[in-house]
Amino acid sequence: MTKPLNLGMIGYGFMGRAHTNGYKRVGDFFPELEYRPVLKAACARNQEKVQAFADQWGYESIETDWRELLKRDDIDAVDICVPNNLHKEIAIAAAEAGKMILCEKPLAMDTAEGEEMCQAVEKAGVANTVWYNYRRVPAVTLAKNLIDEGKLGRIFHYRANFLQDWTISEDLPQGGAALWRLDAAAAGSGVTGDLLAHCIDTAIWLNGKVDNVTAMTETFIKERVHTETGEKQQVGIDDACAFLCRFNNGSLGLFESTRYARGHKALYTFEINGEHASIKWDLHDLHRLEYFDHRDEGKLRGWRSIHVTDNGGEHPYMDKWWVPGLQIGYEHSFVHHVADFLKSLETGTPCGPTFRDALETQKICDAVLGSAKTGAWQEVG
Ligand code: SOE
Repeated sequence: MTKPLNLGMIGYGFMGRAHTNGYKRVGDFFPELEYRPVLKAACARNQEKVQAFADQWGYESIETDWRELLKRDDIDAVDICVPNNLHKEIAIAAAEAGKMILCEKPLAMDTAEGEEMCQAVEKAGVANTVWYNYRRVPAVTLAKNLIDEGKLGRIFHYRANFLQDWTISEDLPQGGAALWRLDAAAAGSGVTGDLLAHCIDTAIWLNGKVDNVTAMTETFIKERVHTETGEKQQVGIDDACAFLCRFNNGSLGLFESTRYARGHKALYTFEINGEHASIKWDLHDLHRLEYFDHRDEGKLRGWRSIHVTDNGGEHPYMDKWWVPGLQIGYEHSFVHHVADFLKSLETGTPCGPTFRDALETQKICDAVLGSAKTGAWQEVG
């Protein structure tokens, strides 16, 4: 007998679709799970749009006020897929209403807000997770397993990039449904919270705590028309950010993100160099993990490209999908996240990254933005 997990989705944008796809597919591919998501309600202010979303994706009902959604007894969990400036208020109210919470990244606008959110879910004792989905790309999870097995040995270097090119035009306005990421009042920051936060979440998962950072940011286009006022307003987000850091394990980190790298749409890459071996991963080729092991026999030594599609248990999550050699994609990382969340309800073990885990990423983002202002190294709070 499966148990229903009644979901209320708040928001209907790109992430609303990505998460809903995860809820819909999980039962077919992870049939052993006790819980099954039920798409109970979709919620957003615009009635026509949220109804269209609900009809298309199969939500049973709609709400136009998230407070009404939280009052409903037939909702067990809420998924927060709205701009970052709304996360805190909704999450705290949801926790107080006893709802489980799946919150889109980044957790909050800043560390102070994130701390309040952590306290709320911890006080209420509700299950919670933050959608840093790249952890659950099988090749990235495999990297985690290899590192935890000690295959790399001592780690010396961690470097990551997240490059895009969609904001180069100065005619692009800031604010509003599709462009809230350009509006500091809604997003909190630019590439730091939106893109580097992904790199940081993966990095601290793979390589542990970051102690301190030194950063630079740039806003290339200083003024943009604001969608709400129709007026040109100062741009408050960082268009690009680069930072150096020291990890607690003694390794050095180098991170870069921009929305001004012509030709790159979502080039998230990382490379880790250890004493014995190195690992590389690239979102544009997400089912492959590049691996070099110095301990290989000399004449065979070289980078190998592991096609992460074996289903005999060697490659994380892949036993759930097709046959060896047939790869999966971006959307599956969300299916995996839902599966792990449902599993966590069975086992009582939290589904990472929890709010508390994601707060660590938030602290690093704050230190990065702080250091970019002062020009000095900054400890991670
Ligand atoms: C921005 O373009 C964005 O959609 C991020 O908001 C996502 O988190 C990232 O995964 C892809 O890029």
